[in-house]
Amino acid sequence: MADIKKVVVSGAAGNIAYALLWRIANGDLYDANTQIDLNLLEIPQAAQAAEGVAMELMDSAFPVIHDINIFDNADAAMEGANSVFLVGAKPRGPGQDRADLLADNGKIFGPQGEAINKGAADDVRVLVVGNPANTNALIAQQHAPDVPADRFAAMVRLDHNRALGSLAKKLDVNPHDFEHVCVWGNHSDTMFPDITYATLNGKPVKDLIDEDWYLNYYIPRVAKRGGEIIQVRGKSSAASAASAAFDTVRDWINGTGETWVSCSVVSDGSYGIDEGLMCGRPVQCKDGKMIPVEGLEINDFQAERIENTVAELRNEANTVRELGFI
Ligand code: NAX
Repeated sequence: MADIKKVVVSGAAGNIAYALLWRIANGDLYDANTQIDLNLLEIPQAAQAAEGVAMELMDSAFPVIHDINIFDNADAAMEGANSVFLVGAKPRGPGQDRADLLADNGKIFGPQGEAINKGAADDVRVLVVGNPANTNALIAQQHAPDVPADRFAAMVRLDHNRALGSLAKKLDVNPHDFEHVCVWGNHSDTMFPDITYATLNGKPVKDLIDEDWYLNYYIPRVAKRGGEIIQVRGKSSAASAASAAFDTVRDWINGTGETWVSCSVVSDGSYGIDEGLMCGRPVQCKDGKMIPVEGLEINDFQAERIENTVAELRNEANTVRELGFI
């Protein structure tokens, strides 16, 4: 009998899920011999819309989809879950400050973490996409004390892919010709897209671009790309976010080889990142594990940029600590 894996997607009636579910259903999250039970998690008001999404998935007749179920209750949705994409989140309302936003999201990601702790499969992997993704992931992870901390991650792969795409356009090459590009920190304007170690077909990228472009154009443009997409497209990134979420979990399960990708994982205290923070950094995926790249030399410029984004994560963590979420 074919292996069956349970994949949970929250925010299933939303924009990102509408692209993500079709990538998952296409079959290469696990492998073509693995069947997937899709659990679509929504709030009660959007459960009917999720039902419509499920109908469309059925109408797409994907061979790997074994079953699709709709939930408005996290405990039921997470029962036996192998892969969890936490996409649904409370968006920032008019006039709402960051602490209010973190408080609203703490009420979502705390119970979802508990549900994962109670019911998920032993091999569960959880990727948080819903913003503020890093701190939402920290909250979920802290509510799942029986799940190893390295099974929780927050998405910075969209930023990593944006960093590759922008470099590839500048140098008129394929994004996959680059190695060792990485993004540090928070999924916010403070993130640090870093080309210190990057190579293009073995040559240092730093020798191929001028420093002014890197510092004054590339870094801010990658960091603010989400805003640029909203301005040009009139809506926030959805397909690219879905693609990055899919890339993250597919690589986590299947491996990256020697290539680096970027992901926010629980910090072990290295590189000046406070232990326990959920922070973007270079990782490799091997044997089903996300393995942080260790032992890199960090220069003064990098240290300053990393501290700038870590300071923001530290503040967010302090806010949710004061609110009693962690
Ligand atoms: P949408 O507003 O289209 O969809 C969100 C969906 O989540 C809605 O259907 C809503 O009903 C549902 N939802 C809300 N609370 C829920 C809960 N407690 N349980 C289950 N479902 C719930 O947003 P979309 O464009 O899909 O974006 C989703 C999230 O991704 C947002 O928080 C967004 O800011 C974030 N993003 C994160 C990115 C990243 O790189 N980490 C990039 C893209 C995106 O901005």
